[in-house]
Amino acid sequence: LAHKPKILVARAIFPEALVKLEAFYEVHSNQSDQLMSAEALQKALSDVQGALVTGSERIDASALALAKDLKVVANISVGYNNFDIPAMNAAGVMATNTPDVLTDTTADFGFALLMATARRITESEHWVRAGKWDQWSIVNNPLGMDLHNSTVGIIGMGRIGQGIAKRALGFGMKVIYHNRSQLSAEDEKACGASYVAKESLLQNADHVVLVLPYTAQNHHTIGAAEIALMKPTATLVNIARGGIVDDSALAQALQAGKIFAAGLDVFEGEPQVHPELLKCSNIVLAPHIASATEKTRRAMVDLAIENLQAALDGKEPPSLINTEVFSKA
Ligand code: 8YV
Repeated sequence: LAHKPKILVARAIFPEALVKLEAFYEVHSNQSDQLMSAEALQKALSDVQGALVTGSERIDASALALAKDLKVVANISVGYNNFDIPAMNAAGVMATNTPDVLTDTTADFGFALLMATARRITESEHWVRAGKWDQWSIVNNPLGMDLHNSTVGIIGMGRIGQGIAKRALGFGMKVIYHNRSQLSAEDEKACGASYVAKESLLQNADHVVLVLPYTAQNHHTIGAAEIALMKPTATLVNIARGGIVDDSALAQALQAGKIFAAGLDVFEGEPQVHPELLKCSNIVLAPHIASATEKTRRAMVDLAIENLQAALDGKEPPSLINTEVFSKA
């Protein structure tokens, strides 16, 4: 048998996926489930042709410095802010991600977080567990905000944003959105959404949902000034990336009652959570699980493997980000 190409699997994946890979490749795998250090990653990339990473490993010029044979890094994630694309282009390394397979699962979770936040579900559970439920009450129950007949403002109207819009329509909500570019009239119609300026969205939305990619321009898209535009009764949901929201400003706003509540799946510096956020009761916290269902996490791993395999077989990967690297190869 010809020499098997070497690949890196940078973090624990499903055992059956590893078995599948081992049939074709010599696999160097970090199954400890701990994020590899920058040094370990740089060293591991020095003698492999492909790598599977999980959205958190920084792939930049330094990570690629010793990588002489590397052809592809496949992210098991749709967001790829961990990739320095110009550096990967310069090194001739293909970058791939996992779009589509997680759209509905992630939109479902965005909606779940929106509902839990507006209706204070986790706060209510804590209340019950703490033995505070001594009687039913008109006034002394955790009173929430309605979704039906309210306006949801979606910032970032890609596949997942549109998925949330479609779900919101089913709840009788009005949908406004802001995005880098306006959708086609046909796509706007399909999700019943109207394009507005960011300021107008913040002023008019009863619920703001963030689903935009994390780029340098999107750092702190929501900070103190933006929160100040929101209604005091509004909720804010972030299923995009930490860093899009200024967590310190958000914690201050939640504590001062400047907005009603927040639902967060992602955090600046996660898995650390800002200590001031942990002190807020009007918040729903989740450990970056919007794509985490049995079926979808497997589909993400499978798509990442498909991307890696295509690249190593000299074919165009189905979700190639930097197409220029493939056309030059
Ligand atoms: C991933 C995500 O689970 O796809 C994304 O962008 O945030 C999640 O689906 C996470 O990046 C870890 O791979």
